[in-house]
Amino acid sequence: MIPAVWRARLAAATVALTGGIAAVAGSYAVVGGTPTFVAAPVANLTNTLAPAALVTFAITVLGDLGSKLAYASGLAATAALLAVAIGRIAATRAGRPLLTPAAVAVAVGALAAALVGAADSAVGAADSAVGAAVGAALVTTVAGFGAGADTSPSADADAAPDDARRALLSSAAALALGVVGVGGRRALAPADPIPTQPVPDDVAALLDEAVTKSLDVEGLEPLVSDRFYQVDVANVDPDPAREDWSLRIHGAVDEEATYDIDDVEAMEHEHRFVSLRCVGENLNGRKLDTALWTGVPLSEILDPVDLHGEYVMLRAADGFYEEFPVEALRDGFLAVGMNGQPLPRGHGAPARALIPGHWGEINVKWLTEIEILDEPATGYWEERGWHGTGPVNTVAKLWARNRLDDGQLEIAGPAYAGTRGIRAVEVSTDGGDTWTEAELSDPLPGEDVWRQWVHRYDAAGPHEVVVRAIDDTGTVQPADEADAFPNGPSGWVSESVDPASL
Ligand SMILES: Nc1nc2c(c(=O)[nH]1)N[C@H]1C(S)=C(S)[C@@H](COP(=O)(O)O)O[C@H]1N2
Ligand SMILES: [Mo]
Repeated sequence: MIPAVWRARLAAATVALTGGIAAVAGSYAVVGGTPTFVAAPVANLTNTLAPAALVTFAITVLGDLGSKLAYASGLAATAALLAVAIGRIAATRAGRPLLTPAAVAVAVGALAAALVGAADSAVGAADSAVGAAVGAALVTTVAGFGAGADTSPSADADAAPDDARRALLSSAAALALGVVGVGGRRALAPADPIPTQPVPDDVAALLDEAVTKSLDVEGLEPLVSDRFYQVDVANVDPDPAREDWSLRIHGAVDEEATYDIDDVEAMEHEHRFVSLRCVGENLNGRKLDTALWTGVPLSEILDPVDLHGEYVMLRAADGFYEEFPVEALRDGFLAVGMNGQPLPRGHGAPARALIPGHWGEINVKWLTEIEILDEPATGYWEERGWHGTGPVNTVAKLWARNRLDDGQLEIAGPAYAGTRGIRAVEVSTDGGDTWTEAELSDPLPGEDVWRQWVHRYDAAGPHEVVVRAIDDTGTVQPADEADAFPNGPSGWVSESVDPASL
């Protein structure tokens, strides 16, 4: 049998821990996954503190699972931190069940406010702190109902049933708060908000054009992606209020300039189809997508500053930064809209950079600073060993395989070569011995946009399909195979296809 002293300690630890969990849940219930969520600062420490090798492993091997694990560790660490505070307070106030919740609320509220106080967010830090305080106080109050007159660890064995009851009640309270608060929040605020703005006619016409030009192949995404991939170094993305956002251009310039969102909105807008591809994706991976972006050319933004450096560092509200030659910046775009809607938070609201033909990483989201440099510098991913600031590799992907009603096989996918453009896609159905040209989708307007290919053929038995793209300079996609790290994936996508299994 466990000695009473240990049972009491175990109960006290349970109350403290469930209090910490309830504080995290309470904060989430009020502010959701925003930078003022009490666990956000701890969860985001991983993007600055985690060793380069671990970050690379997480993104290339674990992918989305890696960021989920990092987020979960942040949640656990925050709950544990708050639990320690609750435990200390409860220990000094044992036997005074009414005072404890009040003291816990004050301490947890103050700690939460300190953690998220500096966060730049549309959602208030105070709301988050109140949510955390209420959550923790709720659990300690409920736990108090299970307590006898004396719950100090020195109490005699009679206290034992009380200990069990306290632990049980606090767990039940934390669980209830978690289900109602977090579940309610999720239900009320879906991850992909429904479009709110009417789509302007010119944008609607372009989106229609993309629908019309998309190849009609089952299992192939249309030319404007249904779901656009997302890569974030932060576990909790920035959520700056539109009116608080600004973009500052400084460094090797004659005249500094600062834009706010009204300045950008007042400029003449353009719409551009642009594809993005992540240097860290798999050869046949899905971190390649296309959208119709609305915004202003960066040349217009840079016009007043008279810059004279050769490099540029872009900096963002999540602490991300990337450096590259200033030449690439001059052709760039500052996007404030996506597919006829305001730029979504996950894609960099209110404004992101789009740098034609370059790997996704320098297409900096939540852009806040353009610093012109005389000397080259090192960006976030380059500090971690990647070489992702240059032009994309050419690729043809195989995303759809179907058997048609007439028995023919149909294979299809996107092809992308950045600003070099796609001239052709070639398909081999005999492991690379012979090649046939695939049918291509009609090109969309734009300098930096993918095309789709499809090939229909007869095949009786299992065979090896290989695909390769030819860019508009006539260069064939290189055959040499390489993993994503550090230069981006290379090689030809190949796959065994068995007609019997389609
Ligand atoms: N501020 C900021 N910008 C960023 C990133 C980021 O983590 N933070 N990720 C980069 C990477 S690695 C890629 S591939 C693209 C992805 O853009 P998307 O998330 O809109 O698809 O954004 C880039 N811009
Ligand atoms: Mo990326």
